[in-house]
Amino acid sequence: MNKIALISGATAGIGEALAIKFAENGYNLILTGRRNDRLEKIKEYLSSNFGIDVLTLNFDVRHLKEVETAVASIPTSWQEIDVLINNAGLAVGVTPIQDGVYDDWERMIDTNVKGLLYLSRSIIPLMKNRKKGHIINIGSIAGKQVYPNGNVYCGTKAAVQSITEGMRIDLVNYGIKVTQIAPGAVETEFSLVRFKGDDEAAKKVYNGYKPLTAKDIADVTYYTTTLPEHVSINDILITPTAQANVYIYNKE
Ligand code: NDP
Ligand code: 8X3
Repeated sequence: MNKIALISGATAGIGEALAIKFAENGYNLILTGRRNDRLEKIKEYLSSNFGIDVLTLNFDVRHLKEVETAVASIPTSWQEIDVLINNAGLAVGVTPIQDGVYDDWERMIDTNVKGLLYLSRSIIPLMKNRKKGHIINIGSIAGKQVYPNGNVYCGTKAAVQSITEGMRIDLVNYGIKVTQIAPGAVETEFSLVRFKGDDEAAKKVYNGYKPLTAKDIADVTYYTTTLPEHVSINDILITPTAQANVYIYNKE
């Protein structure tokens, strides 16, 4: 029987690459996101190219009711979820704290922290019943090191790191693995979202060095699910070779 992975934020970037990687490896997939047209296109692509089954759930992780309704709609035959990947997330704005934009803060906190909690809280009981499962949280290098004007985004990713550690403690008695993947710079739509559609500013982030691709993250993440039952990778920090830490890049 095919294993099942639920990937949040599968309409773009790392989430979409994860969907392809897990599909290549025979997983049936539950894919979520707000852009339903993209979800349907990805579903069609994955099912016709890899012969897997795909269930799409179109909701906003920021809204508890939407999360609960979506999870409650998962048919019984899809409820044995082996891998939950909390990937949906974003940065909005690059602003010093004293000029912070409340709406940007709320979008980041509600998506990156509360959304991850809502989805995890809804799925964990299904794993707990089976005494089996793997939760993978996509954190960031920004959760380990703070940079100027990163304030709230970095705070949300530090929260992801702490919540990941807390989950691992609380779930250890149920045989559930909990992994954080903390990427450095990955070229996706992330910067376009952060700079609110300013394409030039977004592109600049990746100029002068070779950034990671979403596929790089998907490959490493998938690897953590391939290990024997008694082996758990807890935390991976992965950067482009040209990125030494959150500040130091070797740029041309
Ligand atoms: P993208 O912008 O390419 O993808 C973000 C995904 O998150 C989209 O599928 C989007 O779907 C989904 N998403 C955002 N907000 C919501 C929401 N409210 N409800 C449901 N889904 C949502 O960015 P990345 O692929 O780069 O980002 C994925 C994760 O990786 C994020 O958590 C990010 O913080 C993290 N990360 C990214 C890095 C990078 O350099 N790119 C580095 C370190 C971590 P939709 O808009 O359709 O809802
Ligand atoms: C994304 C990486 O350095 O832009 O989490 O915060 S960074």
